[in-house]
Amino acid sequence: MKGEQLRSVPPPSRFFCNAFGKYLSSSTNLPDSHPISPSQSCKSNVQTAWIAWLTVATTLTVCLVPAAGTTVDFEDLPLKPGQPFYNGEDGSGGFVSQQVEFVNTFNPAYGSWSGWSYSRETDNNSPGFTNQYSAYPGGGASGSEKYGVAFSSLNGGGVGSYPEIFLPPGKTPHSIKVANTTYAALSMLDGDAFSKKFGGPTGDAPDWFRLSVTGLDAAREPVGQVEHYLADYRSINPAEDYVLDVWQKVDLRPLASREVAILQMQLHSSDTGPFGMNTPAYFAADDLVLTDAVVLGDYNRTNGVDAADYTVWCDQLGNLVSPPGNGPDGNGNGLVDSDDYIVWKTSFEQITRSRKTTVVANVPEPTRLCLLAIGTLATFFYLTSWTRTCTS
Ligand SMILES: [Ca+2]
Ligand SMILES: [Ca+2]
Ligand SMILES: [Ca+2]
Ligand SMILES: [Ca+2]
Repeated sequence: MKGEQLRSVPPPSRFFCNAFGKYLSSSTNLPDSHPISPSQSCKSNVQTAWIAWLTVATTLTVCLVPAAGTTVDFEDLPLKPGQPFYNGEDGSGGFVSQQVEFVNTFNPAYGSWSGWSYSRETDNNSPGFTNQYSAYPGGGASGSEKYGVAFSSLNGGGVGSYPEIFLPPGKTPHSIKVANTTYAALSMLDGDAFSKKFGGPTGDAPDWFRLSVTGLDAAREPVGQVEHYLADYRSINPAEDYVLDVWQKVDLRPLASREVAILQMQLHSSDTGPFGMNTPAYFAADDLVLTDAVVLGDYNRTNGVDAADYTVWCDQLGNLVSPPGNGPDGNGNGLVDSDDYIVWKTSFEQITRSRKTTVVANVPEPTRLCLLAIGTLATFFYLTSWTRTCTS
C-alpha cells in the first residue's frame, strides 16, 4: 500500500536517533538506510510534502545561478601606466591573487623567465618571440584586460621550471580558461625558423599541441591530471583541424581533492626535436575558479568523519538548509534527509577501513542540483498523492 510505504519517509524521533548513535559506536557494519521509526501521523507526512515542495523551489532557484567560488581573473594585479606586462624581473619569485600564488623564475643574467607572468597585451598579429606576452584572442577572457601567460621552459628544452600554481588551504580547483599565445598560435599556423607549420605541406599531418594540468599534493605526489588541446590536426576531416583562437574553459573538477595543493602545467606537442618541444612552450590563462573543499560526511566541519557528524545529521534531520550543501546536507539538495545519512555512512565506512580521509566534494554543482530537483519533484508528487489518500 502506498500509505504504508510513505510512513517510512519522515524523520525519526530524537530518542530513536540517539539510540542509533549509541549503536554506531559498537558496530562498523552500518545499515544501508537509516532505520526510521514507523509510527508517524498524517500531519507529519503533510509537513514532509511541504518540505519536499519547498526543496524543489529552492533547488530550482539554485539551478539558475552558478556555484559560489573564488575567481582569479588577474584584474587586481598591478601594472604601471604604459607597462604592458609583468614577468618577475624584480626577482619576487611570482605574484599572488586571491591567496593563489603563481610561481615565476627570472634569470637576470639573460633577462629570461619561466613559470608565470601576467599581461594586458592585445597584439594578435605579430609573430615571434618578441610578442611572447600576447594572448591570441587579443585580450583577457570575457573581454577583460588582464590575464596570465605561462612559459614552460622545461618543455621547451631549457632550464627553469614548469608553470605552477599554489592553492590556498581548503580550496580545490574547479575550472580555468585557457588560450593560445599569439607567438605559439602563429608559429603553428605558419611555421617559423624553429617550428613546423601544423599539418605539414599537405595539411594532413596529424599535429597537436596539448596542455596537461596535474594536481599535486603537498608532497608533490600526483593526485590527478586533466588534458586540453590548444591545437589539434588529428581529425581526418581538415575542417575539424584547429589552432585555438578563443578562450576556452577547462573543467578541473577531476582534480578536486582536499589533497591538491599545487596545479602544475606542462605542454606537449607533436613537433618535438632532440632538445625538446619545437612549438613555443606558451599558453595564456584567465578566470581560475576555486571552490571550498569539503570532506563528505563531515557535518560538523572538523575535517574528519565520526559519530559526532552523525549526531549533527540526526539533530537537523528534516531541516531546510541554505545554501544547499551547508551543515549535514551531504548531497547538496537543500534538505537534511535520509540520503545525507548514506553520504555520511559511505565516508565513515571508508575512513574506518583506511583510517585516512580521501573522499572529497566540491560545493554542489548546479547540474547536480538540477538532477536532484527532478528526483525531489518525483518525491513531491508521490507524497502529495499519498496525502490525498491519507485525508480521503
Ligand atoms: Ca582577466
Ligand atoms: Ca587533419
Ligand atoms: Ca566531523
Ligand atoms: Ca540532503
